[in-house]
Amino acid sequence: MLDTLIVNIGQLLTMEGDGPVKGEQMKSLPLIEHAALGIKNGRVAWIGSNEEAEKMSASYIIDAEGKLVTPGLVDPHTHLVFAGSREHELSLKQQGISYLDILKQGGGILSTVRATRAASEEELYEKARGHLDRILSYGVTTVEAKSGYGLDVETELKQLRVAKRLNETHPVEVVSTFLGAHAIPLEYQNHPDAFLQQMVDLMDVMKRERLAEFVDIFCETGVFSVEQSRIFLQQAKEKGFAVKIHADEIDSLGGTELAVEVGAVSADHLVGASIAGIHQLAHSNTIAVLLPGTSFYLGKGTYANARAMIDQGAAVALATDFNPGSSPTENLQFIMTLAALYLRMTPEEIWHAVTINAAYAVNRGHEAGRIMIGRKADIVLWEAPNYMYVPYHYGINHVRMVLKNGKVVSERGKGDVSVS
Ligand code: IZC
Ligand code: ZN
Repeated sequence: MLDTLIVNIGQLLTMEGDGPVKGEQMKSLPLIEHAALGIKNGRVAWIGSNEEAEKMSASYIIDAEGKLVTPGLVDPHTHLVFAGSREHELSLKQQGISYLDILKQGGGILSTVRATRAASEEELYEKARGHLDRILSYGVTTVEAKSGYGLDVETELKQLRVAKRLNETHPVEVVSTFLGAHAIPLEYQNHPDAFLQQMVDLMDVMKRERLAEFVDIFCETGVFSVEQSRIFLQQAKEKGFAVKIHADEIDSLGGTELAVEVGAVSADHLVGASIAGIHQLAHSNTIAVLLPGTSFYLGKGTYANARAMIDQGAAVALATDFNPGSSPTENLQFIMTLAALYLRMTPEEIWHAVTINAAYAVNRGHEAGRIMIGRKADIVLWEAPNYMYVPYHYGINHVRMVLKNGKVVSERGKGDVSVS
């Protein structure tokens, strides 16, 4: 006897397969029509046709009403834990002041650093929990969360403790990344290497207290160079961390090549990635995490070359980059629309990019991003009639119900999500 049986599924995107999905393979979508799905002990226990489901018994039956059912989405790049907001930067941008100029003048990331240092751990937790509720409501069951708004020992630890507590108390799984190398704090402006050394020393505490799984760095003009990033990420690897990199987001510095060189699990942004960098990426195990919401919001009209990446064989994932400056949105479905329009990705490629490839970008490919027997039942029931409909009808939320580990954790029209 099953715990839960979902019947009358119009399209079930199982994403069944093995490993990350690369290049050409992203064009075909593993799906079953007129399907049903059984859950037991929080895991997928049975998959069959809607007719076969009549023979099955379960304590709880959900009618999908002929609509779409998919794996829970994975958002593999967010800056979830922060204080304050930066709406004033929108008008600065309209006046032609760039993102990097705002940062150079002590605003941008550094203004969020001031607010985050001043906030209590409880305030940070409550705010991030609200954002995480909204992330879940859009169908995301696993999210990556970066620190990087402390840039000092105390506040970086505070942010990561909040992420850990969210992982323990909220239905969404939160994968933590230490981004102490997000910007140079004002007190270290003339001593960036001393600052990086302090962040390297802090990694030992992160490891001991299991506060982060990944280490990341913002490799960008006026922030950290390729050379500084190489040394920093190598030190992180020596201390046992998996690494990520904010690579070629605004200027083309060679962060994409560096990601491949250091064996990063993911290289993120890649708007300015060189032809050579894309070629190397396509022949590596590094996942390309693209963030078209950031390109959209920076408003310069330049987007990552997703077509070249996929055509050459890379595994591409998509993320919101949710943060208070360059991408203030929790809506991964809107990112799917941007990927269709501006990255020229097909709906089939987009679904791989927000499920299994996104799961691999946070080292969760073995347990998230696919609906297969024995896997955790992280599942979204959609109001949408088919998978193409979600990126098409844009700017709204198409989710009807979200299950995490087999339990309903978010449901349209039933008030707030439960916090277990
Ligand atoms: O707060 O501006 N790009 N870091 C690198 C960000 C965007 C987040 C921010
Ligand atoms: Zn970022």
